[in-house]
Amino acid sequence: MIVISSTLPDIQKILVKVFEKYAPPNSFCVAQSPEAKEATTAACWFPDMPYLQTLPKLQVIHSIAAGVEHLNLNEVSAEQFVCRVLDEHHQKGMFDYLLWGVLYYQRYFDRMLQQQQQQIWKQHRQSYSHHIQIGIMGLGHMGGYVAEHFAAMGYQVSGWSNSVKDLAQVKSYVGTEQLAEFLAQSQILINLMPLTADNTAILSEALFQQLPEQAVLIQVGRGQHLVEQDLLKALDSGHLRGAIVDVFDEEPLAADHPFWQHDKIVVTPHIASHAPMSVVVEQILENDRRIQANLPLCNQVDLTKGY
Ligand code: OXD
Repeated sequence: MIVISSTLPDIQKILVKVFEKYAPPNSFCVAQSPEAKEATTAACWFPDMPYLQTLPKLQVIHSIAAGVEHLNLNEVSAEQFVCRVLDEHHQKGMFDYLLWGVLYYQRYFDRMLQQQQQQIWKQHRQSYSHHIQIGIMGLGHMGGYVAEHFAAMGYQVSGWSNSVKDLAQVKSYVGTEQLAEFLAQSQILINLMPLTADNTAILSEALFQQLPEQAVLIQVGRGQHLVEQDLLKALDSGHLRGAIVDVFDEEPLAADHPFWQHDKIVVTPHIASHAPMSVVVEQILENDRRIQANLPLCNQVDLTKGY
């Protein structure tokens, strides 16, 4: 039995609808229902963890997405497992979004949109993929996929992560000692890291200063990676050329947030990529079958690493 738990009422409603559509009847229930006492797995997005911990049979806390920071991992009991959804459509969708972002700057669409506002006819020197240095922070399931796909298209790609990665035509930088070298050659910096205590607020003034003049940021990790005021400062000083931001400290973004009106920021509403809901439900059902059959779980999170 799967119990659906989100403290965000709209998301809770959507999750109930998708389970109704893709899961067998009687395989799921909602939080606070009498059936929840039988639940072995919880399907979660910002769940009610204290409530979940009252369910006697619960063994798997399952994120409905790739990220798990919304689960409050420190409230997971030692007997429970945490799993997330990893999926190839999700990877492909992320690559499509990032390719759009890279081309937006590579082919000067940011400048073209501003020129159009002022009816300025000005051509820019065409630049090709092999001219562009892309730096990717986080080379896991998503970052590794994206890095190899950009490299296969002829971009110069490097990545920064906690351990050395062996990815085709991708230069791997590791740990704090190699961060400065990695940043110094990242004209387009893409953040795809999972959020952990170590990298919270890493996208800060000190980091931006180490990027080349006129570098750009594509922020698709988590809002808490970014010090928003520092990004504004780096853009307003002219050091950074622009930023595409898809994830925010507070979502939805407040109506008076300065990012909305900033002419060097493109805001998208946390849509960079999602796994199809049919896949989300299928992976959660599969892990629920596995826990009941005492089989190894898929896409289990290493709680010592937090991803
Ligand atoms: C995820 C997300 O965690 O969509 O997968 O943010």
